[in-house]
Amino acid sequence: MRKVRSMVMSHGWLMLAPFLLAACGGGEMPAPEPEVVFMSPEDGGTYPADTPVSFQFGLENYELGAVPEEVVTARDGVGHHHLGVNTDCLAAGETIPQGDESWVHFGSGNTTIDMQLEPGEHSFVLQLGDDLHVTQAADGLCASVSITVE
Ligand SMILES: [Cu+2]
Repeated sequence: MRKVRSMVMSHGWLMLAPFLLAACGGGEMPAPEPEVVFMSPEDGGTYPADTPVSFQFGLENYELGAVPEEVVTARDGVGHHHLGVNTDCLAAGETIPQGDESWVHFGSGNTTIDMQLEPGEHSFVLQLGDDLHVTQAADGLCASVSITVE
């Protein structure tokens, strides 16, 4: 009887462990670096020209948010994705151009797009911008991939 009880207790502890870890994460530990991630396409990947290429963006340790209707000042720590087409990452503090073919803004907080691409090499950057579309100072808020379409 005693043995059964101690097994139950140890299981209870195991189930509790992730919650304790999560609680510690918000405490005194240094905040993890924010990061933008191309979940697809894969860097160096080859994709068929007869179907659109699916893009999917990830954001870690940073809050993804749609741009509010009226923006006076950008919210701290909230941003949206920008896809740069055949262009480089912008420096921190720059405003990502709008109405420019090189940049697609995902201002509704969306994280996917399908693009029909011509055969050849294509490069993309994924860069986070705040409510005023200004790139953020933290390192790692821009990522790049190159793909081949054939
Ligand atoms: Cu933007």
